[in-house]
This record gives sequence, C-alpha cells and structure tokens, in this order.
Amino acid sequence: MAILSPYNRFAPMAQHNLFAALRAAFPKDLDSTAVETESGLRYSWRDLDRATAMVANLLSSLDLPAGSRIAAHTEKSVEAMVLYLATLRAGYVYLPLNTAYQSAEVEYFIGNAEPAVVVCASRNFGWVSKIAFKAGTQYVFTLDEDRTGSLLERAAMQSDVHAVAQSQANDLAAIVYTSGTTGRSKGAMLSHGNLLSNAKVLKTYWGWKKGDVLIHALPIFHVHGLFVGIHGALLNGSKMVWLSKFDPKTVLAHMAHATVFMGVPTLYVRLLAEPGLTREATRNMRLFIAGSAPLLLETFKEWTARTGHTILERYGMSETVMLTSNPYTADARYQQQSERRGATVGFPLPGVELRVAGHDDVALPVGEIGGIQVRGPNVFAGYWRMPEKTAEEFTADGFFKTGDMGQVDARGYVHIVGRSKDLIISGGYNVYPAEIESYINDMPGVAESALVGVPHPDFGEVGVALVIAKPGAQVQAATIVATLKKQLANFKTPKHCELVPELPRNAMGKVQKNLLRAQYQSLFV
Ligand code: MCA
Ligand code: AMP
Repeated sequence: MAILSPYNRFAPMAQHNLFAALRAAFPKDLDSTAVETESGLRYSWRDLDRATAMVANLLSSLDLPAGSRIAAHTEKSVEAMVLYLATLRAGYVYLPLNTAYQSAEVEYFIGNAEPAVVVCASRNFGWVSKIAFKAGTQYVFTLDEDRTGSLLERAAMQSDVHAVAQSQANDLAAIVYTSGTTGRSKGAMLSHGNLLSNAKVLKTYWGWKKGDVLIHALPIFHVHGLFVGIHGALLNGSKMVWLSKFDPKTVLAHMAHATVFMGVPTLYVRLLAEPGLTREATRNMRLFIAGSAPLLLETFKEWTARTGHTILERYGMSETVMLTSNPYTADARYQQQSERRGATVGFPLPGVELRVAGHDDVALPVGEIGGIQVRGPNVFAGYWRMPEKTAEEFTADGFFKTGDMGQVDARGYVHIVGRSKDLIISGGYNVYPAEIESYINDMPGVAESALVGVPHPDFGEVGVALVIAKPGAQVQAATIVATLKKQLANFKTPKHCELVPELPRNAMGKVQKNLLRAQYQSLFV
C-alpha cells in the first residue's frame, strides 16, 4: 500500500498551464490597452481576463471529459482569440481550423479529432453542425466577427471569475493539423510545456521589452499567428494592434505607434510594393520577423535598403513551434554572432538540438547537406491517434525528422536548401500535392495528374497541375480548376492547369517532378 507522505500531502502542485503563465504576465494596470482593432475597438487587460473567464466557465459548465477538444472554424477576431485562451484556461484542447477549409476538409478534421465542442460562423452553422453532430460533437456554438453568436450569448451568463485549470507540462493544449505527404492530414499534439517553453525562449531571444507593441496581421488558424504572435505579445504584457486581415496600407499606417511585426514572406513583398514604406514610416519599429516559408534574398536586401531595418528570419513547424532564429543580438552563452543573414534561418534556439543527418541518422560534417532533425522541449508529443506515423517520424535517439533538407555553415547558421517532403508553401500556407492530385484523379475523364510548385512573385511558390486525360475523354483545364475551387480551400487551387499527353518518368515509373518544376519554373516570373 502506498503511504502518503505528510509533506507531499500539502505541497502545492506545480502549475504548467500556459494560460496561467500568460495571465501572470499581464501588466499591473489592468485597465491599460491590451488589444486595439483596426475599427478602433479597444480591449483592456481586464476585458481579456474577464472574457476568457466567462468563456472558460461556459466550457467548464458543459461537464466535458478531461482532454476534450474544442474546435474553432471562425474568422479572425479578438473573441476568437478569447476562445483559444479560454480553452487553455479551462484545461481543454484547442483545435484551430482555417475558415478556407470546405466541407470535405472540415469533415475529415472533425471526424478525426472528435471534438466535444465546435464553434463556427453562423453562416456555416448548417453544414458544420451536421458534420459535427454526425461525429459525436455535443455542442455547436456560433461566433461571428461582429461579436455576436451563441457562444458569447451563453458566456454572458457566466461568472467573470475563473480559477485557471491545473495542468501538467505534458497535458495537451492544442492539436494542429498538418497535411500528410501521402494519405490524410495528421494532428500534431502540442502540450502546455511545448508551447510555454518556446514562448519563453522567444521572449528573451527576440529581446521583447517594456513598451513593445505588436502588429498582428496573420491568421490565427496556424502556428505563426496563433502561437508565435499571440504568446509573444501576451507573455510580454504587450499591446497588440489586431488586424482581421492583412492589408499593407493598414499595416503601414500603424507602424508609427508599433514596434514589432511578424509576417510570412508574401506580406513583406506586398509591403515593399507600397511607396509609403520608407525609413520614416518604420522609424518607431524595433523588429521585423519573417518565417513560414523561404524569404528571398532580394526581399531581405530590398527591405534593408528601403527601411534601414534588417529582417530577422526564423524557421519553425507545426510539430515543433519555433526551431531556429537569426539573432536579435549576439548571445555569448551560445557563441553566437549578431549578424542577421539573409537566406539563412539563423541558429538553433536555446534548448533546441538540431542536426543535419544522413540516411543513418548520424550528424554530417559542417557544410554537408542532409535531413534536418530536431530534439527539445518544444517538440510535439506525436500525431493524434497515429502511433505508427509518429514512430516513423522520430529517430531511435528521439530526434524528430522535419522533412526539410539543410546544411549548417562554418559559422553555425542553418540554411534550408529544400524539402524531402513533397510540399508546396504558397503565401505561407502548405499545399500537399498528393491531396490535390487525388481530387483531380477522381474527376471524370482524368487518367493521372501531377502537381508541382513553381516560383511566384507574390506567393513565393504556387501549384501548377499537369493532367493526362483518359483516351477519348473531353477534359477542360478550366473545369478542373473550377471543380477544385468548389471542393478545397481556395489557396490550394492550382494557379495554372494544363492537359499534357504524358508525364516524365524515371526507370521505376515514378513521375519526375524535378523535370516538371524545371520546365514550368518561368511561368510566373
Ligand atoms: C490567398 N490566395 C492564395 C493564398 N492566399 N493563393 C495561394 N496561396 C495563398 N497563401 C488566393 C485566394 O485563393 C484567392 O484566389 C485570392 O488569392 C484572394 O484571396 P484572399 O483571401 O483575399 O487573399 P489575401 O487576403 O490577399 O491573402 C494572402 C495572404 C494570406 C495574406 C498572403 O494567404 C495569408 O495570410 N497567408 C499567411 C498564412 C500563414 O499565416 N501561414 C503560417 C503557417 P481566388 O480569387 O482565385 O479564389 S504556420 C507555419 O508555416 C510554421 C509553423 C511557421 O514557421 O510559421
Ligand atoms: P507547417 O507544416 O505549416 O508547420 O510548415 C512548416 C514548414 O514550413 C517547415 O517544415 C519548412 O519547410 C517551412 N518553413 C518554415 N519557416 C521557414 C523558413 N524561414 N524558411 C524556409 N522554410 C520554412
């Protein structure tokens, strides 16, 4: 029989809940501004505290089993962020879904994650609730951009005081779906410990300081806007200028009273197209951070020439949050230099072990190209209900195989040189060729298809579909594109589709996508 020590009996359990850490960083003056929107709405820290308490109390009142998933298919709004924070606060697991996803995509995610609660826009309630109830979801609430919907109506009846749920570092905080190279999407399970450890490292590494103001212009369905942006500002008690959609002119207009901006490369390209982007306009800014896709060296250089600021590029994944970063300042503890170098993603973050490995999972010498593998407190626990897939992606000594190819140079900077996974990153969104090809292949008259990524001046990379028709079939490229638009998230639609008599193949019969990429690489540039 276990004997309970009288000392342990009264020892308080350590609190690892991410929300508790964010809440502890709120400034003393709870009436100061935490969030300001483009339409002039102002939310104080007290508002955030009360609103997250009310939504957390609503979730707690539903008597959901521990570990229940709360899925959100809602447009970006401060209330949508509140839902995320309230889910953490109540100790449940947040499941963000891009609102571009259409019914087949949502059906898969909801069927796979089996959320107890789904929150969606009221205009989508009909089809989303049908999918959700079929999958066993108990509650479907609505939430719209104009602060209406059943979620807020129900939360308004709740107390605005809530004791943050007690969480262990390994308890799940979120599941983020990332598409599979083959087969279906996988839900990356991120714990409170994964997210908080990364947020704390970034707070120091990027020199967050008192008075910082973040321009938040990214969507909150994915890691960049949801975790890197929101945690960064909240853990520093920093105000956010909250933009529901990226618009370069609006971002520029806010730079005079902000200090930090985060964006995918497309956002930088679009800002550079604005004549108003000058040294004067960016005078108050402290830091420009880029990531989610490769930032072209020419964008990096042009930015410095126009603004006098050097973009800090970093690298991350849904499975790991942030992995590497160019330096904000030199850090002697890590023998780092202070130079932010374009076309590199900087150094592994403190606590992250990174190696470039060959097929035997052994680190290669400096300068050699191999697979990037990582280990650290930020690395996820595994894929939701996919133990075999999880096992495949980890090495025997516990490193996660990122699927990115890279090299580490003599100065320690990490360079990403390509991907071993068949993935197109378009404007910061991931497009998995296998998924699009399977939809095209299912269309009448189609024998086979191949989707490849080619350079694009705005989105960095876009998909081009090459399709072979069945003998005698009348297939139109425009019909394929129009059909895909109805079936999949709009950013997945190929930007060009062409019928071809054959596809280049190697001796094994495999389509040689590298040849197709070379053939179509000048299509848009
Ligand atoms: C919109 N369109 C796109 C994309 N976005 N096409 C390809 N790729 C895209 N990313 C198309 C639409 O399908 C539509 O086409 C037309 O452009 C206009 O759509 P709209 O929604 O108005 O576009 P937009 O508002 O101009 O959006 C562009 C955008 C957006 C602002 C660059 O894509 C965006 O916010 N991207 C950021 C994604 C992000 O946050 N990624 C981080 C993932 P049509 O008219 O034909 O229908 S996290 C991550 O990667 C890791 C962890 C990391 O390291 O951060
Ligand atoms: P996601 O699955 O959305 O988390 O996307 C992660 C992938 O985005 C990584 O595996 C990389 O391929 C890519 N990525 C993120 N940041 C960068 C970067 N700075 N440069 C190049 N690729 C990046």
